[in-house]
Amino acid sequence: MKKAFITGITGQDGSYLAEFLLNKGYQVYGLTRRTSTQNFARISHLIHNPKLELISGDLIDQNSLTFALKETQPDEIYNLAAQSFVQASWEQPVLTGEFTALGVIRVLEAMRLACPQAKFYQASSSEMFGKVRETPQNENTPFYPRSPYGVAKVYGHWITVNYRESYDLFAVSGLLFNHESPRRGLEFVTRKIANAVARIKLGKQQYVELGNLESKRDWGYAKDYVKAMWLMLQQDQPEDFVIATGETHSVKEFLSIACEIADLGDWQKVFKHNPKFDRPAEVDVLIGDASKAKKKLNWQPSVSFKELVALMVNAEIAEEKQRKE
Ligand code: NAP
Ligand code: G4F
Repeated sequence: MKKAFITGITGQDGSYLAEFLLNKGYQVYGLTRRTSTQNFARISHLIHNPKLELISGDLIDQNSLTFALKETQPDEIYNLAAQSFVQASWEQPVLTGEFTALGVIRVLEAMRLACPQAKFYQASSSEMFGKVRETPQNENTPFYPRSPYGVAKVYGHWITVNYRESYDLFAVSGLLFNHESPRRGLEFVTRKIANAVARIKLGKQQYVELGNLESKRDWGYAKDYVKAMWLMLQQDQPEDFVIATGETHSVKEFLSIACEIADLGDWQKVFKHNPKFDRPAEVDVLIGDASKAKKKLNWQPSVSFKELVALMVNAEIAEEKQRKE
């Protein structure tokens, strides 16, 4: 039985990855940090699975990471934990650097000392391409991050490459473009729109306040993307991969289709611009070229953009119908 260790198991990707690995028969260990109120909403359905064990620790605490890996001796380590919200990285730039940048080297150091034979996955991001140097972006496109989050992810990416080359570790980095689902945090634009549209349809809210509608993203479905993480660790050689759909759509298109799906009519009737949600520096357009992953991992996305919007809006309508105000 293979053993996997996941940091960030309580997040969107961690929860889907845990499900995926449990279904494959893995013993799964998930790192969770202490909070005064437990934040297990996304994994509550897994918590009694005898093959899942939660281990207390924090990306900021080196000893907790080294101890966890020493105790569990995993075959695969997925480092998904991070301060992952771009907007918050301007409000808490130092904390973002601690978790999202230095957190990576802490996990790598723990692995190097406790279980150097394990395979390591780092959750890198298309935000590293930022003010893009070429279109579409692939594994060789130079980075130009536009936020403290993007800068921190560039550190995480290069330290993973460096540990692979310095210590001969099996350490890879997945350059994942935006991926969404009903488990996305409410602060991210897709879930925020899907939730607002559902609430407007049910008469609980009148409009949605957003920032820049013109920026474009390559949006895929999170369940497809966690499979790609696993595939990267099943290879014989450690290599980095871009994971993306190859299509780009604006925030405005997302809003417009969401309104269509919820039968709200013209999106302009429910939209208000709030400069609070504009960013000090924007990433205008991202579009990924995942041809290497298609060829070497035999990976491809299974959910189209319209299907993704529908899936998210319909999930929010069902959820909001149940929710008491
Ligand atoms: P998410 O939902 O925000 O989850 C982040 C996870 O990190 C949560 O489990 C959180 O735990 C944990 N965490 C944060 N700080 C921590 C710390 N100091 N110690 C231990 N755990 C900590 O993020 P996601 O969307 O699943 O993304 C997973 C990873 O992929 C992140 O590294 C993100 O930056 C990266 N990424 C995401 C996308 C995307 O589109 N989703 C694209 C590219 C890369 P709590 O529950 O305790 O807060
Ligand atoms: O949904 P977002 O906050 O995601 P963003 O900034 O692209 O970052 C996400 O994807 C990255 C991969 O490229 C991950 F690495 C990262 O962890 C995260 O998962 O914003 C998307 C776009 C931005 O251009 C933003 O300016 O939507 C625009 N936007 C417009 N109004 C808004 C809003 N974003 C948010 N969150 N809230 C708004 O009201």
